[in-house]
Amino acid sequence: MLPLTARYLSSSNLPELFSSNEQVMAVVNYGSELDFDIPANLVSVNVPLHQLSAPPITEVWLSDSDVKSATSNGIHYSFNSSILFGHVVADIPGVQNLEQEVEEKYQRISKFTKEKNYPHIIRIWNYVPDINDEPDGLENYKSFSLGRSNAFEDQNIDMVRDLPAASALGIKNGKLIIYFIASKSPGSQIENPRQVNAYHYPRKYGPKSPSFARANIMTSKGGYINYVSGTASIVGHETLHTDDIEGQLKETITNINTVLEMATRKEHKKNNILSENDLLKVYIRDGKNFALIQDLLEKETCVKKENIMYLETDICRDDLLLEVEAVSMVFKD
Ligand code: 3EB
Repeated sequence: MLPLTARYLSSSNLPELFSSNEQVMAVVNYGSELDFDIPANLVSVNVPLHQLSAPPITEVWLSDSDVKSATSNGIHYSFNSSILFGHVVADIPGVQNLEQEVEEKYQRISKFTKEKNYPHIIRIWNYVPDINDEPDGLENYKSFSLGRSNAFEDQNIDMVRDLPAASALGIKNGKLIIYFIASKSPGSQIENPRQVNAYHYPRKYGPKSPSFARANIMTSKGGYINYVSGTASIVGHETLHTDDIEGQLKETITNINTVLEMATRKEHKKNNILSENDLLKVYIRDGKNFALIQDLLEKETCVKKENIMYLETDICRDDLLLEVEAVSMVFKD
């Protein structure tokens, strides 16, 4: 076992999970809210993005040991002896002052994880309101990136060693939704030699470069879990294959496999390409491309069909048609 593992479950099977002996740390439900009671001792996240495949699945985070949970300063969290799972939502009516809201939330999360003694943010998901809109001439994604960067600078996060893996996608309901995994021990940050490190992107992508690692690995006695950030058809720092779904998907898979290969080289021996038990989340800008993307993904990787979630949403660069994140778990035999 690993201290924390992820699994996709058919949403209708959740009541069964809750009545089992599994120690659930969090459930992340994409789509409309679940219409049954979620136990109070776990973190429940709802991200209102449409799932393109049916039946709907839910992301479930399981602990290998006792879980406790609480709320502090607007952060809902659950934890075991090595990992903390947290969730925070900001209501931003009219998406005003996004940069300040993001900076405040990131400051709060960084201080909180330090106070609780889980000081390493390993993986963070960001759902940013109206991500491609440009109020006052600055795209919301760029304001988000600026706020995050300011907070991380203030908190002295080391760009080379202590950046989390991340995803940043759009959402429509005027909310900023964040959830994260923090750890007592540091992760191992992975970058992709095919891509400029995101924290070195040139200024044309925003006044401050995006602060995230391409992947982050948590190793423990039972094996390791590799959190691969949202990955797209970017080589160097440029988007490739504009208006070409197949080209973008293939480039994205090459990038993910490169990140897995780098992880393998750094300290591990296997799983250097996507394998059947990895979990994928595929963000698709236009739902009408879903069938094509699903078809291609099934040809290009051996990830099991039930381990792939498809969501319709806007993506941070307006020329990106899709983005894919992964959780890759390797158990020691
Ligand atoms: C990219 O590679 C695509 O700003 O947190 C992917 C994952 C992307 C995370 C973020 C952005 C972020 O630049 C966009």
